[in-house]
Amino acid sequence: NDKTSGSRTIAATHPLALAPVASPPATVDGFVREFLLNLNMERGVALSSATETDTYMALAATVRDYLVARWLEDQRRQREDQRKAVCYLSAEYLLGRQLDNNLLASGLTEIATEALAACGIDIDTMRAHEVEPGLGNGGLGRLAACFVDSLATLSVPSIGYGIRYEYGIFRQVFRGGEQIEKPDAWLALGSPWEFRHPESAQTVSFAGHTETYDDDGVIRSRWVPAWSVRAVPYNYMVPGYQNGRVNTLRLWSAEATKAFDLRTFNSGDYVEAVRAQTFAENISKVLYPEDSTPQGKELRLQQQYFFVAASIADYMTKVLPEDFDLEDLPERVIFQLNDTHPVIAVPEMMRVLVDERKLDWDAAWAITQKCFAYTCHTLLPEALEVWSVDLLGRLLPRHLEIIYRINDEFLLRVRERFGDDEQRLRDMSIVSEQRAVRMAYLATVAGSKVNGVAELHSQLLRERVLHQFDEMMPEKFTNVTNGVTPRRFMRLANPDLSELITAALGTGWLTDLERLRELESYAEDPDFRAAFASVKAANKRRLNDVLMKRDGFEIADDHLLDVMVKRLHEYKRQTLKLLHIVTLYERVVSGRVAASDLQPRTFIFGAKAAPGYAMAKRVIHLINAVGSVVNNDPRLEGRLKVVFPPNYNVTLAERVIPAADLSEQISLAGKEASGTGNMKFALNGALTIGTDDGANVEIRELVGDDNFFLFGMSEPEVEELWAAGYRPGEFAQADDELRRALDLIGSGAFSDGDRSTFEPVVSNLMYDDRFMVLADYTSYIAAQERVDAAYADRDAWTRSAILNVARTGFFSSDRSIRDYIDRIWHTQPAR
Ligand code: C3B
Repeated sequence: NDKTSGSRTIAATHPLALAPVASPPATVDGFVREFLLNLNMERGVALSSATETDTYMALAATVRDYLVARWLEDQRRQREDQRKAVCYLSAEYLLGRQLDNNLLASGLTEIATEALAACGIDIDTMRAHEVEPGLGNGGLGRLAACFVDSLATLSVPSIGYGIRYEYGIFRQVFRGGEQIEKPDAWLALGSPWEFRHPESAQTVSFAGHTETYDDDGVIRSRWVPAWSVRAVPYNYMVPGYQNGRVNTLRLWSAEATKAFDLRTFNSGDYVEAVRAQTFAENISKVLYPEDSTPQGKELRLQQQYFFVAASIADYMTKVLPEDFDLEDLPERVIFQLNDTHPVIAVPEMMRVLVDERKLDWDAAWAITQKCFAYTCHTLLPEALEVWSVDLLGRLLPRHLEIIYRINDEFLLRVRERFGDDEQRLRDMSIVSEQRAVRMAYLATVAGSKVNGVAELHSQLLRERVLHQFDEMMPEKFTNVTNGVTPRRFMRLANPDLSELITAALGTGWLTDLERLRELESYAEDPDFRAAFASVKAANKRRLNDVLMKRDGFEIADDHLLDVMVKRLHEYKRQTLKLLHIVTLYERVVSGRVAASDLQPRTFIFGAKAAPGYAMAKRVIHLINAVGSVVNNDPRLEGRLKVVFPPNYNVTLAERVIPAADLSEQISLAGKEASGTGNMKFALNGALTIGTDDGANVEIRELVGDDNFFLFGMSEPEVEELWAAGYRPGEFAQADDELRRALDLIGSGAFSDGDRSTFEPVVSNLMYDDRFMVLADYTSYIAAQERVDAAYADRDAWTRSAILNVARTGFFSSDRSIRDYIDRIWHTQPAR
């Protein structure tokens, strides 16, 4: 380019500019040097005076330095090759700690360990120093994190787009057994993993009005917004597992624009100007802590639009080449909508194509329909997001117009196909009679594909939730069963098991998880079983150490470890687990069973409740209350123990799951879309006690009935009982032990004699019981007795546990991503 200055030409041909950076040598010496350089140059301290934060930051920067060259190279190649890419749009990424994962991915774990030791630093203290980015609520956010790991490991050109919440999921503490929420200031010390790019900021606008204008004889619409904010991207490296690939996760942070101060707060008042700043920054301030029950809050819609508008603008103006022919967009990109949270991207894309790029409506719609696909993660009607027309019209007036037009044209097609069936038209309308926009319908109409997250879930989506859409466009519907990354949830979380597997199978299984099948024959080998059992025992001791240090809880070696960790939600039925514990307790204190006849068990709970979900919070209180009674009653002789460490998160999951014997997956059939914890437990050799729900169905099919404790009604049985009229009281009448357990809770036995504290929980079960806890109780208790009997033969149990590991390789998120590629995206791996 002859316009560049002389010095710029020199710089552009400089070896460092051509091959951006060379990674430091992957040796202990090389690592030490880079680490000390970072400590000196980035932190401005000497090793002798460095704090733990300094050394952690310098270590992270060092790991980054090894990854950057590959990252830049992958971006360059993608610009050159222009392969079809995936833009994964997700309001949540529950990443977990980064250091260990990035060391593993870059193959530097041993080198870093030695290098730090040479500097007198124990790498474990560095691991423990990291605050995990909790930018998600639960399963949906963790799935997104597993998916970006697999996308990188499979070298799929892709960008993950999301929000850089300043405060992630709240930190949970217990006071008097009740949940208190504390802000999660994960950025207090800064994050060493992010690259801020203010120069690549996008402007995102809101509110105002729309108008039409004459554009050289064509009448067009345009949006005249009232205010806008700046979306500043922060890039995170997402390294593939030891394949040299590094993808990008781009999270947006909201900042005030200058125009914002001027237009809305133009009093010239200093205090007002600062207020403007705060107002803008609020958008990415905090993650909404509702999981599966959206509240329809305006700020949440602002967040959703904020990140998808910034992402689409980023893709269209920074990632796509300037002269790109938009007709070809579907060959270049697919935007995957992770649930309904990013669905406002559909009208945004239409607005960009029609209003800004001046395509005609039909062409724009044809493109949009091919560029989006939608993943649904729920069946609960209350979890399907709707936005009131009033709110949408106020905040995004142009988008509302576009949604109306999409709906009008869609309903015309429905009419063409099914005639003037007014009921059907009302049922299928994207805009409901309550004047609310049904985002799942919008996504279904707009998307090229709609997928559920487990076989049963996808089937129920087609038969129930989106039945009429399935009738009209069956080709859109498909399934992709969820998966989890074996890098984090096996290799990092369970290093001893990983080593045992590698010793048996050799390397390679971590990226080809079906190879775990080869372990089947090892299940018959007594030596292997003994080794497997001792790994499990060691994991229990490791968990004991963590919990002792963290919360002062002890885990006895000889106890069956029975674990239920997941968000607190009535449909997941933590109360059913509680009724089991209370039943065991009641048997002993009433003298019907001798304590010495109990199989010693430790029950571990981990669960956060949405702060506004009163019943869920009460159940948390009850778990703690039952725990403090059970744990302190000498009549039990220490044979039952309830442990509820606060603030369950990814970091704790990585310790709990490998130690578990029994995995509790006990949702009411037809309510849990998939579950992913269930997969993590099975892959780490826990046996599942579960209903025929979500991915439990597929787990059971794979591991076999002998290695799974099935109980409860099937989904059709649930439907049948509802239809017949469900009266929970009848089930309490029919089962003496159930009644005793409910009475004991109601009597105040766990609340110092106060009957009112847990009365709402008991009467909810007795008179409402939406999730049919009482109906499944008897069957659950019977299944737990089968568990005790099975655990009595420890060697046979271990054999089953090994078979669980051997047969669940299907649940790698690599397989999920391959399914997305085959069934939905049709992308090719990068060069
Ligand atoms: C969850 C579902 O509840 C789980 O069954 C499922 O395994 C995961 O998504 C991942 O697909 N989910 C969630 O965490 N948050 C929502 N808003 C909806 C579903």
